[in-house]
Amino acid sequence: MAKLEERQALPEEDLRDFFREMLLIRRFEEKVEERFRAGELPGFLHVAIGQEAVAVGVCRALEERDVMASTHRAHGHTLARGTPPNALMAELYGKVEGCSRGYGGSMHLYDVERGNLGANAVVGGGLPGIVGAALAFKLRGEDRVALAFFGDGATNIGTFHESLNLAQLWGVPAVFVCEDNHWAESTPASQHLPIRDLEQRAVAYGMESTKVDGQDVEAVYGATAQALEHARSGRGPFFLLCETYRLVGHYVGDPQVYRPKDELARLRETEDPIDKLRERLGLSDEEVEEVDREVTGIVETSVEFAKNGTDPEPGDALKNVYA
Ligand SMILES: Cc1ncc(C[n+]2csc(CCOP(=O)(O)OP(=O)(O)O)c2C)c(N)n1
Ligand SMILES: [Mg+2]
Repeated sequence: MAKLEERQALPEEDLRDFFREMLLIRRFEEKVEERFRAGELPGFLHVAIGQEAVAVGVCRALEERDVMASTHRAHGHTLARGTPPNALMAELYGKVEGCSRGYGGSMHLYDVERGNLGANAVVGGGLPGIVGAALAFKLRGEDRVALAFFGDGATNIGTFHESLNLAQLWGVPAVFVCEDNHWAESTPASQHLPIRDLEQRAVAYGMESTKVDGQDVEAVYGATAQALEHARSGRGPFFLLCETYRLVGHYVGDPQVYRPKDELARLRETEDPIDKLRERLGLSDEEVEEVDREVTGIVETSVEFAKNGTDPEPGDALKNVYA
């Protein structure tokens, strides 16, 4: 396990900006849940309410030239990486104006121009591509890092092990960000992980790693900056374990019968990353309301934009199909 060096606290202005971004993601996902339940959105949706500090802390530490890959729980990562809310909402509505031109939906969000190599419906599906991108950066001598998000459940998948193995063997500039929310669908970590401490996954491959409180955006930002520095300076890949909480069901509509009844209420009380940052910044009710009004307005606008978007032509269904 790598020791985190003492880092200077971030300026308050940056933290206020993180607060705004996290609240935007929260309001966006609440709206998505609402519109899905109203029957307006096709497909299957997973929101990441409770995990906003990981999305914002990690993505804000990335340089513009870096690339990342996401998971099935991708809205926050995508917004934090800079995809406009309008383009994301339009994608969820299946419109041509969407970031994947309406072909993808929630689990296939792409924005290659912004260094987002995509969400992935296949658990662990993003990791091999990230190792490939990192290998390309190394071979071309480019000063870039490739970063993969994935969950605790994904650490049981073959592609996870193949990816860490090759990344370490080749010494590529990759960062592996595990969002440990302690659940894989309805299966608790105690039933899907043979080990308690997920950092041991990295130890198995001789990879440097560290663990961070995923509900503390400042800590996530600092740890990611160090992980990126490690990879960028030619010292090989890095494994970053973020301890976080899914404050909602696995999918929108999940009745969560498998979850202890008091767990959600307790976690919402103690582990909400937005409440934590609000407290850290000492924001007044008026200050929060002002930010809330602004981001809620952005979300409302994105819904209008998406509803007025263009439906794809049925004849275009097979365009961009390669295999
Ligand atoms: C290869 C594969 N196996 C199974 C699934 C079904 N599945 C979708 S999400 C999920 C749980 C993933 O858990 P985790 O990686 O911890 O991510 P989280 O949902 O907690 O964010 C599973 C098993 C899948 N999509 N892909
Ligand atoms: Mg999980």
